[in-house]
Amino acid sequence: MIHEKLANFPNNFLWGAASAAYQVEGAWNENGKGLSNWDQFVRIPGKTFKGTTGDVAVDHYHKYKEDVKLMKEAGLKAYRFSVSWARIFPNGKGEINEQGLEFYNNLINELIKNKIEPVLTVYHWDLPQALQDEYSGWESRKIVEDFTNYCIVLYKNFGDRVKNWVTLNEQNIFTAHGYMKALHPPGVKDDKLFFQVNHHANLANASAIKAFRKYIPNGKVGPSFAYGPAYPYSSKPEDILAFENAEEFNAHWWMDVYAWGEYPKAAWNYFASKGLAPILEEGDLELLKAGKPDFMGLNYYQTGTFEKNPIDGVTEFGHFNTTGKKGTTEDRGVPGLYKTIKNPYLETTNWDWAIDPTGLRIALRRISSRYRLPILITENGLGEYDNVEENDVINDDYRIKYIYSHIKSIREAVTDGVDVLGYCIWSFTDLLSWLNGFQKRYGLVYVNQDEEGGKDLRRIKKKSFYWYKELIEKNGNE
Ligand code: BGP
Repeated sequence: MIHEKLANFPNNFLWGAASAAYQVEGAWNENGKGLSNWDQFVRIPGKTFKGTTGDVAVDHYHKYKEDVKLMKEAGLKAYRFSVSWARIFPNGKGEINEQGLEFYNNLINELIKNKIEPVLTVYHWDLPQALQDEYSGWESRKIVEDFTNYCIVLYKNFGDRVKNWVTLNEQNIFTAHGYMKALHPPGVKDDKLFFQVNHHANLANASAIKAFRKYIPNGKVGPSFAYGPAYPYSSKPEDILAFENAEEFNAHWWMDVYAWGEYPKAAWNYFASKGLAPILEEGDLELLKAGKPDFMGLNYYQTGTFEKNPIDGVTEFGHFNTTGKKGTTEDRGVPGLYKTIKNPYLETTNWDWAIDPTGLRIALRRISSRYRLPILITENGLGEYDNVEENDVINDDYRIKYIYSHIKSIREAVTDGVDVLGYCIWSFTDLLSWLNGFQKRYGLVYVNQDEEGGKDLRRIKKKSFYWYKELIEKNGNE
């Protein structure tokens, strides 16, 4: 559809920015915080770019007031952040660390004082290591109870002030990277285990949402899903089928469960025939159905283009670019289902991520028409090198271009009729990119930090900061 006139963004649209505890906070062992799986994983040689850790990250734990002040200056309406589970429960359960609650209470109060709506993510990948050690974390069903209890503590303590909640951040990424590709903790390659772990995460998500209704009946809750819409490489029927497979296996496998409490049929049958489908216990499907979200959180970065992959074709283990050397990503796929191929119509970043604003509109349209849920865009942004010029000037026009084109696409989707609640740029300040160190920067605010550490961590407003501020003033309507 080519609209002659675009609809305006709703007046209560949440113009925001996002972060995650491990990537910004630092203070990894301060004030009673327990160890997380990431605190441990990053210490294994070769796991992260130049061995970077989140020990200090961008020191948001100590600098949160300065950061919130900058958010206010930018005119943010919302700030999405995550809570570190191990800061609240150093052992994952049992005794609560009051100093952990205090930190997030202070952050929430500071945001509210500055008229910024807090959007709280309960789990952005940093699992208390104690639970990994005790029962292998997500591998055990015990996690469902501990996760729910952790959520309830957050609901009880913050639910009076926080109305927008995200349960799991990118379940598809943390389970696949943790258990299929060995890129994230616990660094395992075991397809069968991956499906079981993912099922436990589904149960935990549903259980957390079910409890939410009791504690915060006037709030909104949903998971954040990493959705990269699939495209077919050609109109050859076999490529169309590969693209359908990719949608079914990479998107519906998660979002159908969130929205409907059901696994998609073709994918289920396929995995069951290979002995990989998760073991369901009595009551699981009822629980999944009881955990319907209020919105679908969407983390959108890029689309994927797919073609046929023969039964002896490429696997998931193609090289993954974490160095910023353009063109080093290899095609990946699941033999017999699909393989990725570079889209000849799209430019890419230095980390080989396709730049595709139209893909965001397609993502919004597909989610909206399949699930009929409002959508909160919980992440979108550009990871690139930034250059600090004389007098602390950063001309990140490439980032402005990226964000502007994506916001325009959202407005087109709003005109199409999609109910979009808000847009959180990834990220507000620069932060630690899990596997890519500090050189892959996303922020509107530069942080003087690098892989070696020892820098002064000063905050510098990039050109995109001022640009976003103006855009918010116009409510995105230009
Ligand atoms: C998402 C994560 C974020 C963030 C972002 C950018 O998958 O939810 O935490 O890291 O991707 O990814 P990266 O840092 O790998 O470039």
